[in-house]
Amino acid sequence: QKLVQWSPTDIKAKMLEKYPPKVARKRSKQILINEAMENTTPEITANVRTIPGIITMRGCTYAGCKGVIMGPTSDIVNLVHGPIGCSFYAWLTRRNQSSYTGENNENFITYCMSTDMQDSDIIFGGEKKLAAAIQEAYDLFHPKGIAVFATCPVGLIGDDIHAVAKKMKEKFGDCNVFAFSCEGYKGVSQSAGHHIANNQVFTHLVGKSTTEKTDKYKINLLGEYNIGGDGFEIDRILKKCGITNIATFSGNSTYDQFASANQADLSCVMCHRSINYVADMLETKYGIPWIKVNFIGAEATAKSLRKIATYFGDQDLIDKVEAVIAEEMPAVDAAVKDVLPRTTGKTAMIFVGGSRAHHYQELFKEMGMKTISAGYEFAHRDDYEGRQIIPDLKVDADSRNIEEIEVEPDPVLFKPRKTEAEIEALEKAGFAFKDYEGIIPDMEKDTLIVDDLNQYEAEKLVELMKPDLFCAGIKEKFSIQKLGIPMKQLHSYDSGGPYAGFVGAINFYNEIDRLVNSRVWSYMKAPWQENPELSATYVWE
Ligand code: CFN
Ligand code: HCA
Repeated sequence: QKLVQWSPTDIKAKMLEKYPPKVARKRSKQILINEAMENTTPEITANVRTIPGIITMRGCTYAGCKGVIMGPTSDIVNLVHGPIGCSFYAWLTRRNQSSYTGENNENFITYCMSTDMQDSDIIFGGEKKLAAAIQEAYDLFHPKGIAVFATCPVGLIGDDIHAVAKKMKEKFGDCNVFAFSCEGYKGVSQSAGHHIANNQVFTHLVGKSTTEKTDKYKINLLGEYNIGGDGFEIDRILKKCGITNIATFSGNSTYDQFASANQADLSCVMCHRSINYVADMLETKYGIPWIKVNFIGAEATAKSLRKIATYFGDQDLIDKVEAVIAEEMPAVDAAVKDVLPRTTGKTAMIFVGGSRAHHYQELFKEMGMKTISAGYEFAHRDDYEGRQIIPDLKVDADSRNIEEIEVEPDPVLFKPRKTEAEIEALEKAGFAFKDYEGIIPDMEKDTLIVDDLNQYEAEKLVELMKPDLFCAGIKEKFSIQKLGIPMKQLHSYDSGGPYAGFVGAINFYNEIDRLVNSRVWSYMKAPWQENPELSATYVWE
C-alpha cells in the first residue's frame, strides 16, 4: 500500500473539495491551520449560523438553556412548554448527577415535565394549558421554584410565558415562578440558550436567599455541571482544602445555592463559555471578582487550587492546599507511570461544545498523547483565542433576540472583596484574574482547529489523519467507530466518570489506555482500507 503524508494544507483542501464554491468559502474561514499564535495565525470565524444542509453537531438554544444550565438543578421544577418530544429529548440525557435529597426529597431531576402541546394548543394558544400545568406542579410538589421553558412553537404562536409565570407567582405567594424565552430557533446554537438562562437566573434567583453564609473562603463554582460526578470530586477536593463552595452553577445545585451566590468572596469560572455572563454580573452588582479555573487534568487541578489560595493570600490556606496536593499526587503519578509506555505518542481529536475540547487536552498531554485536531461546536472567538474580544456586531446579529439585562452595582450589597491596592499588589505579583485560556495559543503548530465540525468533515478528518482516538458526542459515536477508530464521548463520558480532579484523572488515564490499546479496532475494515485509492497516513513530526 502506498503511504502518503498529507500536509495540514492538503488536509484542509481535501475537507473542502467536495463542497460547492460558496459553501467551501464559508467553511474555509472556520478551519484554521494553527500557527500556535505566531503572527501569521489568521482569525477563526465562530458563532455563526450553520450552513443549511450541513449535518452539524450542534444543539439548539432550548438545549443550552433547559438542558445545560437549568437541567442539573435539583429542587426547581423544570416545566417545558411545548410538544413532548422536546422534553423527552432533554430527559436525563446529559448525565448531570445530583445527591440532593432535601427535607422532603425535593429532587425533581429524574422527572420529565411538559405541557405536551397538541395541535389545538398551537391553533388556539397554550397559555391556559401552561397555567394549569404550573398549578398541577405546585399542588403536587410545593416546590420553592418552578421554571418554565419555551420551545420553538411557543415563540411562533406568541404564548406569553412570562405573563403566565408572573400571574402564577402572585397567586401562590410562596413559590418563585419564572420563565425562559429559549425557543430552539433563537441564536445559532446552544450558546444563545446559556445567555438567556444566565440572564434569568440572575434576575429571578441570585440575591434572594435569606440565609447568611458565614464560612471562610467562600467561592462560587461557575460552569461546572456535575457530569458523571465531576462536581462531587471537585467538591471533595475543595472541602479537603478548607474552601467552601457555596454555589455551583449548576451541577448538583439547589435553589438556595443560586440565591446565595451574591454572598461568595470569589467566583471561580470553569466553563467560561456557558457562564461568563453570570460571572460578570456578579462582579458588577456585588463586587465579587472572578478567576478562571480548570479541574480537568491533575496538573490543572493543582494549579487551580493554588490560584484560589493565592487569591485569598492566607498562609494557612496556602499550606493546606499544598498538603492536599502532596497527598493526592502520588496516586496520580503512579497511574500516569503505568499508562505512559502504552499511551505516549498516540493521537487524539476532540470536538465538543464550548470548553471541553480545550480542557481535555490537559489530560491527554499528561498521558503523552497529542491532540492533532480539535474544535468547538459553538464557542465564540474569545474561547479560541483566550482573550476578551469586543463583540463583533456582525457576528452578534447571529445570536438574535437575547435581551441584555442592565446590571448596576447594588448600593447596599456591592462590597469589593479586596481593596484596589490589594488587587494591584496581586496583579503585580503575577496573579491574573481574567487569564482564561485559548485553544489556539495552546495547541501545537500545524494542528487543525475546526469550528462547528460536521458529520462529513469528521469522517474526512479521520480518513486523512487517522487518529488513535476520536472524542465527541452521541451523534458522532457510531459513525466514527464504524471507521475502525475508538470513540470516547466527552459530553456524557459514555457511562464513565468522574474525570475531573485527581481521582477523575486516574479514571481517565485507565479508560483511555484501554481504548487506544484495544486490538478490537484493528479487526474493523474502514472504507479506505478496503479501497486502496483512499489509502493515506498522517505522520506527526
Ligand atoms: S457540560 Fe458543558 S463544558 S456547559 Fe457546554 S460548553 Fe455542552 S452539554 Mo455537551 S458536554 Fe459540552 Fe461544554 Fe461548557 Fe456539556 S463542551 S456540549 S453546552 N458543555
Ligand atoms: C446538548 C447536550 C449535549 C449533547 C451531547 C451529545 C450533552 O447539546 O443538548 O451530543 O452527545 O452534553 O449532553 O451537549
